[in-house]
Amino acid sequence: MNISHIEHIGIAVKDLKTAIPYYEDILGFKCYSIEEVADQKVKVAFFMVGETKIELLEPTSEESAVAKFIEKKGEGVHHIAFRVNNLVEALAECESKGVQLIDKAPRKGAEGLNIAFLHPKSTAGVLTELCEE
Ligand code: CMX
Repeated sequence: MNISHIEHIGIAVKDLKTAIPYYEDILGFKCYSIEEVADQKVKVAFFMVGETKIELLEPTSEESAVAKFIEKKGEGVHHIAFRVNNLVEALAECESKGVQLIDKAPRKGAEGLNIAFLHPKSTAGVLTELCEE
């Protein structure tokens, strides 16, 4: 499916204000953007690490998938996102190979990317996001 690189790693946190100083002051990355993704009920903060990003995810509602994740597992790595050239084709390929799609069609995610999630039950336990510019 022609994955070019890891677009970002999503990390669930309770509070961006508490988490951001670790990434900035200890690891030395710069938070270049904070954005609310209303559709997903999260507020996200981005850091560049080479050509990959770290995406911190703070839930904005108790109904957010991220709130549910933190409640069950605590803060930590939530998903991995791969950059693909053609998201529609990549989703069709996944489906034809028996992967369970959470999103059957691309939708808009943070930073204006087209995104779709694959279910962790069919991706060896890792919630996987495919992204297209
Ligand atoms: N990584 C790995 N496994 C996960 C997971 C995650 N992030 N989230 C849930 N699971 C597992 C649970 O542990 C559970 O496993 P068991 O049945 O073995 O206990 C199973 O999936 C079902 O979990 P659940 O808590 O009952 O949650 P739901 O089924 O309601 O939802 C999921 C799980 C993955 C379908 C849902 O979180 C989803 O649709 N995620 C995609 C959207 C999303 O995560 N948005 C937030 C980020 C948005 C962004 O990056 O902009």
